[in-house]
Amino acid sequence: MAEIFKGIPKIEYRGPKASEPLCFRFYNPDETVGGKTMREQLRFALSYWHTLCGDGLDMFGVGTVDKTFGASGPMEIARAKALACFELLDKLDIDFFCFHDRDIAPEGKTLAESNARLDEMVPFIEELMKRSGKKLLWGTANCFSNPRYMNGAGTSCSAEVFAFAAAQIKKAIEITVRLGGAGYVFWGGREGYETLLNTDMGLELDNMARLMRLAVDYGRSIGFKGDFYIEPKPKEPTKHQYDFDASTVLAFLRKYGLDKDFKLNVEANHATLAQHTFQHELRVAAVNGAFGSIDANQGDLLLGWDTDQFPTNVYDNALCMYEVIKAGGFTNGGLNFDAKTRRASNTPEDIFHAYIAGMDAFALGLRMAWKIIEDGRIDRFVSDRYASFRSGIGADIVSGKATMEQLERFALEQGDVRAFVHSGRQEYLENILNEVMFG
Ligand code: XUL
Ligand code: CO
Repeated sequence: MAEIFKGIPKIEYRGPKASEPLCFRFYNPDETVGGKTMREQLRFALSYWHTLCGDGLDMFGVGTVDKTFGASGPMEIARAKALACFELLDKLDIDFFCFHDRDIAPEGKTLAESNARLDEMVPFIEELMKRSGKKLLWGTANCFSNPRYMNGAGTSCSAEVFAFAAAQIKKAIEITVRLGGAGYVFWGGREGYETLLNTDMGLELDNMARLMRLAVDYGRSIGFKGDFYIEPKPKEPTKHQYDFDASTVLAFLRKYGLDKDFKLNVEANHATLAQHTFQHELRVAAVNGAFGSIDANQGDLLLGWDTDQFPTNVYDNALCMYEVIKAGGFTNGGLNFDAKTRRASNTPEDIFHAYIAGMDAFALGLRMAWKIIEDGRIDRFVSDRYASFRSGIGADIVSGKATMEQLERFALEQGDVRAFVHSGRQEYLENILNEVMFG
């Protein structure tokens, strides 16, 4: 197979003092951290759309990067993208990838033609997977780019569009199953509204749930054993997306009896767009038993949109991995880099710098998260802070034994309870965090 990324070697771990730019300084895949190898803990995945398709196009100008990889004609380009993908997975030592149906095979003029193109590409990718041992973390359907979806897909005002989306999702689930995908994602791009003046919100939400129920039942009927995920995002492309944040999504899933069927795919930049920290969204998912997978990236705090930058903020990554470890680690999920190089970083080499940046920063995050857990002071502080719920009246509250009368009696006997109100010690804990991370 002809090399596409010529002159770029396999990226290897060289340690923090290494001087060459193209190597890992902190990601040492086979080193054990927290009882598992870093490879197992982090389960990195490459995003097909940003890496093989995104060409730097923005609202003010055309693409700055050529992603045809020397090929011409839609299907030849699609094959070249697949070859480029597997060369990147190999050279970057990434085990997984994620795709939308339209990333791997360009949409045809009709649904039948689009499906035929997928049927041509899927065996090609399957063969590359077999040869390399690389795996599919999750698949999804792009039900937001084509103009037919301008009013949404599952939440479209046209039943015809709903049916088209269902057909597209059916096929996307089939190819995910065929390629052994560990997950299938619903991300509600355009599943929302621009104005309530033209929107039947109740029907749109009911329909979205109907589509998800149909998809889950179909997936299970054809043998899909992986996880279904829903990926919250508050806005963009629509003004208001129904999958606003983790809490909103959980309420939706419960209302429609879908909570046993879906976990969450939490994305960092979507969390900050919803005015939450990434850690908050992960914690909400975890305490509700719905933590599934992660789209790793970061936004720019000074910009109000989804910039999808590679995640280089080590604090955020450390607190993210702290949440992941506390939630029991990944099972079917992983860390998908839903991230793109900046428009002006337009050479093939920039893709490598970008992934190295994200992987090394997450490796640092993992190392630090494990140190925080081993150090134990923060966990101990939290445990001690709630100690009153482990005995006496607190234990009765937790077990459900306490009645309003009993609580009143207790409060009357107690008198002033201010003596039981202690400092939250935030700055003390922030000092510990820095000491453990950098000491
Ligand atoms: C868009 C986004 C998507 C989903 C998959 O903001 O995150 O790429 O991850 O459709
Ligand atoms: Co995403």
